[in-house]
Amino acid sequence: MTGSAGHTKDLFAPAGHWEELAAGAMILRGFARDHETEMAAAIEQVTAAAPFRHMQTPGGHRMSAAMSNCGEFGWTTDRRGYRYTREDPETGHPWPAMPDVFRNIAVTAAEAASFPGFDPDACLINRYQPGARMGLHQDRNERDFDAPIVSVSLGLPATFLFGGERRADRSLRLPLEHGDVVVWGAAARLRYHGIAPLRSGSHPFAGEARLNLTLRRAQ
Ligand code: MD3
Ligand code: FE
Repeated sequence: MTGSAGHTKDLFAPAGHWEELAAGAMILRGFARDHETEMAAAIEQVTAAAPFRHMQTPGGHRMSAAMSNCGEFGWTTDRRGYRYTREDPETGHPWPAMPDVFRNIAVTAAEAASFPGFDPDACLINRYQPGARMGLHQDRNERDFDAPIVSVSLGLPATFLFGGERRADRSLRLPLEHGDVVVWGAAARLRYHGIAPLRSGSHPFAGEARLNLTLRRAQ
């Protein structure tokens, strides 16, 4: 099912069109493009206070994507495990506040995808440089899987891997581009997903990088 004047088989998918990728997964192509100046300033402000870092996994590997957070809770990982914390473990300070522009994009996108009343309390910011990737995983550290996750892709394009309910299920490969917003809820919420190694390139918004925001209800 698609919205606006759009159709799945259209040659062009202009900004403002939405499309249901799969049950519970709604893509709003270019939804965040109009807000890129405000978003750039907000990302600068957050990452000045909570700099990007490569976290350690429980298995002792360093994540290839660099991360920061804003909002009441931030997602972290170290040798002890994955969890949400109120403070940035690197600084001991609370995570920076969630900028209004992030919240507004997430709430309006969630509403458009039939999740009224989404109230995110956490925003993870991932930064991928060429070669960085994210292996197939499920997002299970949140308290309530009834709340969706809203993702905002910025900068270089990436190939998103959208798997099934089991790790061994085949993945679909889906390009995600600057300004694309996806709402992942209901039947899509616990599907395996990941990001293929980022291809080199340069983008006016982010230089040689892709940034991804995920807005969540952690607690
Ligand atoms: C599908 N991030 O931070 S965003 C993550 O592009 C993460 O940085 C990727 O996976 C990135 O956990 C993918 C898209 C996304 C986020 C959460 C999901 C897709 C999802 C949760 C359930 C199903
Ligand atoms: Fe994820």
